Amino acid sequence: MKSKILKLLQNSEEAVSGQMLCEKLGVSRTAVWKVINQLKDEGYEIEAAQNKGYTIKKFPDVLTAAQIESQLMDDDFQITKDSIVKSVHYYDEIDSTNNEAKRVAENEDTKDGTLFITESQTTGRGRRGRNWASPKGSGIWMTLLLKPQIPPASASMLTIVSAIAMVEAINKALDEASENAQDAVLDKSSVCGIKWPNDIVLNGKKICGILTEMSAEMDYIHFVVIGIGLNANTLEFDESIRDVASSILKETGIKINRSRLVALFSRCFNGVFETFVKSGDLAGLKERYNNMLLNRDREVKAIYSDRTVEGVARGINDVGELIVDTDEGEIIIRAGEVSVRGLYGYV
Ligand code: BT5
Repeated sequence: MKSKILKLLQNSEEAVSGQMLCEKLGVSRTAVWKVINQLKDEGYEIEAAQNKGYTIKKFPDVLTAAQIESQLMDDDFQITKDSIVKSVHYYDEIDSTNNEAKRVAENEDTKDGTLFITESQTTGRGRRGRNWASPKGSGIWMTLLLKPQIPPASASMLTIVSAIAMVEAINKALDEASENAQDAVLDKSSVCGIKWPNDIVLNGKKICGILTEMSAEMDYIHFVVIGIGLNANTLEFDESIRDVASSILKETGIKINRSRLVALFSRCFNGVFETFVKSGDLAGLKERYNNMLLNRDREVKAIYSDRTVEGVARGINDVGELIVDTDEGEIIIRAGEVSVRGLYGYV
């Protein structure tokens, strides 16, 4: 009910009467009043004018299920078909949203399109057991649970799908923010792109990472969890990552409304995912991805466990592998097998 009340208040330019809320939602005045008080406790500034009703004067930057779901609903309170996220589980704090998504999916009949999101992670994870810094209040730490009908071997391509969707969502959020800002703060020279395969980079610094994991049999996927960590408004980074990490706010001066960005991501992902599912590979997406690829046509170093190969990155092929031109001819690099570094700076 909270998300429905938020949806009605959010969409209205005028005050919404308590009577109208009761009628639309089929609940008592006391029930509405209770939810309004909960929202106030969460930081919403709500004005209650006599004989007129409720108006939200200020939205807090929260990632609660109600705040996100209310932005994905149509007028009948149904989550719109163009959103990949169908429901949201919110936590003030959790060890890791990927862990939680897996625990829930293993124990309950969890729906395709469930999003697990938190304000902070105590043991956020990167790939291969690396640490992911997930401080409270400034980032987006979330995991999307999907049950796609694709072969297990194709699941790693979902990282590419997610990266495209996230770059599109970030660009949309920045466009919206600069349209709304009176003093046009966005520096258009800020370049948001991808470092193959899963890093989203802004002005040469990593702002987002993606960790895709799955539970599967040889020929059948039980579920995939796509974990995304985005430094939205983080200003301070631990010394160990200060040189490589940054946030959207730090790079652009724009404070991101996090729930809005999650809603944009949900819709962008849905579109990109549809194209992926149609062909079962990245044939229809590779041009889009390659246009976002910051090391395209640049010198890269592929670092294997026993050797290093230098060449020029050309972009991904239909299955998301990186094509690199070397003196000995073209080589194909699989994610996970090597680490790819640009010869200049972090990218
Ligand atoms: C990744 O790993 O980039 C995947 C990160 C996925 C995080 C999300 S948050 C929600 C979900 N739940 C989880 O537990 N995880 C997912 P990788 O490519 O291995 O990069 C890890 C490296 O990035 C670290 O070794 C650091 O150098 C650096 N790093 C750590 N925290 C960072 C941060 N907040 N921002 C930028 N770089 C960071």
